[in-house]
Amino acid sequence: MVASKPRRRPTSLAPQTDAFLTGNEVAALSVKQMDIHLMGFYPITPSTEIAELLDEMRAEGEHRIVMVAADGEHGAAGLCYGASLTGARVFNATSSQGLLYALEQLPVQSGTRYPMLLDLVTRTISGPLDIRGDHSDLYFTLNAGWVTLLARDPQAVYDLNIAAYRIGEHSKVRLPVIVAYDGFFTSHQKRRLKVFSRDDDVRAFLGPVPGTITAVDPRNPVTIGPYMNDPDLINNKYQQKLAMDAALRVIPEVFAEYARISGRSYPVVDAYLMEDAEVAVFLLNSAAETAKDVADRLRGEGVRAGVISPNVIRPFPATELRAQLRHVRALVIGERADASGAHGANLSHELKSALKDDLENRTLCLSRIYGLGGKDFYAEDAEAFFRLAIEAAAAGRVAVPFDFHGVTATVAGSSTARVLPPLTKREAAPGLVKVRRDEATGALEVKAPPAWQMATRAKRVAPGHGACPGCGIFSGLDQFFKGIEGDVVVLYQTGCAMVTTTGYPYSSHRVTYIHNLFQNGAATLSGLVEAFLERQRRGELPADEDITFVMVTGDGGMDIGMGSAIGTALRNHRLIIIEYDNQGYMNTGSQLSYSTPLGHMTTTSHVGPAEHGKATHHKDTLQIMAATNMPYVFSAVEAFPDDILRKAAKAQWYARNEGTVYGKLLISCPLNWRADDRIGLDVVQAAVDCCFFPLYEVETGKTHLTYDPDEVGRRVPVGDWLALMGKTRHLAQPEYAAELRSLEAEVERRWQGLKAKHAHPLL
Ligand SMILES: Cc1ncc(C[n+]2csc(CCOP(=O)(O)OP(=O)(O)O)c2C)c(N)n1
Ligand code: SF4
Ligand SMILES: [Mg+2]
Repeated sequence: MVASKPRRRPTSLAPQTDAFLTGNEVAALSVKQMDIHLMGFYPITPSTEIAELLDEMRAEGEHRIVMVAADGEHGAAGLCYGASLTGARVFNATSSQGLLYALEQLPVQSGTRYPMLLDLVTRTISGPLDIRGDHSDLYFTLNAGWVTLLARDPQAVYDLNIAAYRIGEHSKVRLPVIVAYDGFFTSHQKRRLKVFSRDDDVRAFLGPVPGTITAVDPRNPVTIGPYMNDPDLINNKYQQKLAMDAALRVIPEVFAEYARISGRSYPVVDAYLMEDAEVAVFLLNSAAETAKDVADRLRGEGVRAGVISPNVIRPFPATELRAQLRHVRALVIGERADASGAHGANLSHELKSALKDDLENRTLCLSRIYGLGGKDFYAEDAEAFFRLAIEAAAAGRVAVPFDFHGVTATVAGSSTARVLPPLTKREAAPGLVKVRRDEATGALEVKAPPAWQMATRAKRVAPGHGACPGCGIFSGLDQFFKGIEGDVVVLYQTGCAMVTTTGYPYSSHRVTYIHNLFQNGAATLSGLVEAFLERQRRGELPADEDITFVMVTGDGGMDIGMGSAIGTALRNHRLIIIEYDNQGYMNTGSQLSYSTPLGHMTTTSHVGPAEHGKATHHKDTLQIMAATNMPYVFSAVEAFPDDILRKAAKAQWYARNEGTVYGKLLISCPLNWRADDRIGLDVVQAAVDCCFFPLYEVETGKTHLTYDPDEVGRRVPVGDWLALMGKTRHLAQPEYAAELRSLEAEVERRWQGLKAKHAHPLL
C-alpha cells in the first residue's frame, strides 16, 4: 500500500504553496508527492528532466520511488507493464521517438486493463529528426486505448497528474492514462502556480491502491494476457469501449472532487467566450492560450469570437463539443500534427463527425495544420485562423476545407548548396595504408606510415561542426578513418556526433552520410550493404565500386540498439560498427548509459546520501560483441594513434573480406566528465593505464592485448584516473570507499581475464 497510514480522502480545500516551476519540474514534484512505487524511463528530450529531477530527489533521500533506467523505451514500457501487474502505482515519461518505440506496449497495457500514468511531453516525430514540440507523437496514441488528458500549462500538468491515477484506477475504468503537455512550451517554461503544501494531502486524495488481480498472489494464480482469438477478442475490445464510456462519467466526478481540495476546476472541454460565439478556433494545449488573448481583442472589435480546447481527448468528448458548437457559424480546427493523405488530421475528422450527429448543427469547419516541428504559434497565427472563420461565416461556405498554415516556399538565408567539395578519389584513397594476409599464418600485416605523417590526409568530417571544445569524438573518429582507404558511406545513429554535424541545411560530412534512429542503425546499414552488393552482382552498379560501410554510434546507441547490432553481427554483414564511448547519453544531458561505470555521477545517477552514483558496473560491450563470433572486435583510444590506425586498417580488411567488425573507442567528453577540456587525452590515457579500458583485439576468436601497462611499467591505480574527472572525484572520499573498491575489483577481474585469454593459444 502506498501511504503508511492511509488517511480519509480530504473533502475541503487543502493548504497550498505558491511555486514558480516548469511543466517538467512540477511533473516530477507531483510524482514525488504521490509516492508512487516505480518509474521506468529512458531519456529523451524534452521529457528527460522528469526522471533526472526525481533521481536527484531520490539521491537526497526525498522519496523512495524505485527509478529504473531502461535499455530503451520499449524496455521502459515493459518494465512499467510488469510493475503494474503487481498492483503497484507506476509512472513513465517520454516523447516523440521514445513513444513510438514503446508504442506496441501501449495497447497491451490498456487491453489487460492495468492502470498507470504516462506523461507524454509532446515532440515532433522523425524524420527528419526534430526535437521541438508538436503533437505528431500524441496522435499515434489515439488508438492505443489509454485515457488521455491534456495539460495546457504547468499548473494543469500538476493537477491532471494527480487526478490521473484516480481516473485510471476507478473500478469502472481500469485503464492507463496519458497526461500530454507541450514540449518546451509547457515543459521548459516556468509559470507561477500552486502546489499542495503537504505531500500527505496528495496521498490522501489518491488513497491506497484499489485491490486488483495481481501477478504476485500465488494462492490466486491468474493468466494475464491469454492467447485470445475470435470470438473473444471483440468482447475484450467492447469492454474497453465500455471502460472509455465509464471514463466519460468518472472524469468529471474526479475533477469535481479535485476542485474541492485544490480550488481549480477542469471541465472536460475548456470553452472560452463560447456562450455566444459565432466564430471559433479549436486548438489543443498551449496554442489555445495564445488564441484566447486574440479572442479578447476581437471581441473589442465586435467579433463574437471564442476558443474551444479539450482537457480530455480520450474518451473523445463528443457530446460536450457538440453542445459548445451548436450556434457557432464557422470553426477553424487547428492541429499540430498531420494525418498525411487523410485531408485533415485525426481530431478534425472526429470533431466533424461529432457535429454530423447533431442534425441541427450548421457549423462550417475548416481544418488547418500548423506549428509542426515546434514552429511557434503567435497571436498573428491565431488571428489568421479567426479571419478564416470570419470569412467562411460571411460567405456561408468553406472555400478551402483543409490546408497547411505557416508553410514558406524558402527559408530566408537558408541554402542547401554544397559548401565543401566531396573528397576526390585520390583524397579518399591515397594508398598509404596497405593490408596483406600472410597465407601461411593467416595473420594480417598492416603497412602504414606513422600516424603523425597522416596528419595532412583529407578529413572525412570537415572542421566546423558544433561539438564542445575539447570533445574527443571527431579527433578520435578522424584517427580511425585515416586507416581506411577508399570510399566510405557512413551511418550515424542519434547522438552528439550526429547532432553536431548535420544541423540543416549544413552538413560537416564530405562523404555520404545517413542517419537512422539509434535503435536501428545497424539493421539499416545491413540492408544497405546487402542491396548494394546485390545490385553490383546484377550489373546495375559498377562492379569495381568499392565502398566501406561504417556505422558510427555512441555507447547509448549500443544500449538501445544492442539487439540490432547483435543481429547484424550474427548475420555477419560486411560492415564496421564503430562505437565512440563517452560513458553516457551526452547529447541529451549526460544520463547514465549501461557503459557508465559504477559510482560515476550522471544526471540519472546522482550522488547524495541515498544514492552513490551509478549502481551497477559498466557493460562489457566488447565481450558481448566478441561472443557473436564476428571476425574482428577491437578497442582503441586517441592517445594511441598508431594503434587505432592499424586496427582501422584491419577492420576494413575484415569488413571487405569476411563480415562484421565492431570497434569501441573511449573518447573524452570534457563537458559531462567535468574535466578540463585540455586534458582529454590524459584522462583517456589514464583509463587505459589503470586497465579500466584495455586495448585489445579479438581476431577470428583469438584475444590479443595490444598494450599491457603492467609490462611497460605504466600501470596506475584506478583512483588516479578517477581523480581527473569532476564526475568521479567523490569516489576518493571515505563514504564512497565501497564503490571504489568494487570498481577496482571489477577492473582487475576483467583485466586478468583478458590477460589469461591473451596468454592462452585458443582464447
Ligand atoms: C527511441 C529514442 N529514444 C531516445 C532518444 C533520445 N536520445 C537521442 S540520442 C540519445 C543518447 C545518445 O547517447 P550516445 O549514443 O551515448 O551518444 P552521445 O549523445 O553520448 O554522443 C538519446 C537518449 C531518441 N532519439 N530516440
Ligand atoms: S557533450 Fe561531450 S560528447 Fe557531446 S559534443 Fe560535448 S564534449 Fe562532445
Ligand atoms: Mg555516449
